[in-house]
Amino acid sequence: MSQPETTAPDRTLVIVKPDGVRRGLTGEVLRRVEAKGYRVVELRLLTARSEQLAAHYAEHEGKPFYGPLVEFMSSGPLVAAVVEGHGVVQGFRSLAGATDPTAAAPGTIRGDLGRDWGLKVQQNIVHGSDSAASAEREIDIWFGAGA
Ligand code: IDP
Ligand code: MG
Repeated sequence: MSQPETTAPDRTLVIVKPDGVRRGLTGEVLRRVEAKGYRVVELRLLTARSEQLAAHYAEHEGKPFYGPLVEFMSSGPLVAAVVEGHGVVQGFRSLAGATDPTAAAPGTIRGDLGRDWGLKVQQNIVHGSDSAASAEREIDIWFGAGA
């Protein structure tokens, strides 16, 4: 039996957070994703419901920035995307840069486009899933039957 030429591509969940949408950076983020060679396979502009944010950020519940994070993520529309490509989970994290936009390297989305605004939560333009399992869980939150 012949082998397939390649394995199936990976998927990740990318969010342009409300600061990115407000600042008109949605196109710039998607441009970088596409310029890297990844494919946007699903795209939605929406205002997050509180249940979606509670599920998405369950791992951070109880941390000092949790309340401000949920409030920030509800502060305006966000853009959610499913992005596909081999190695895309790690690859998009690399494009995004470090969580803290002050420390994020120049050349990354957060390093080039983000900064510290002196707020309780870091407004850092984008979210990217941190593992294949997180990606599947998060894609279901934003694009699944209950989304
Ligand atoms: P990540 O987005 O790089 O995966 P996480 O640790 O999952 O980072 O944190 C989720 C989000 O919470 C971050 O993107 C950032 O907006 C915010 N955040 C994380 N750590 C801190 C902190 O120490 N102070 C303020 N905000 C934080
Ligand atoms: Mg995270």
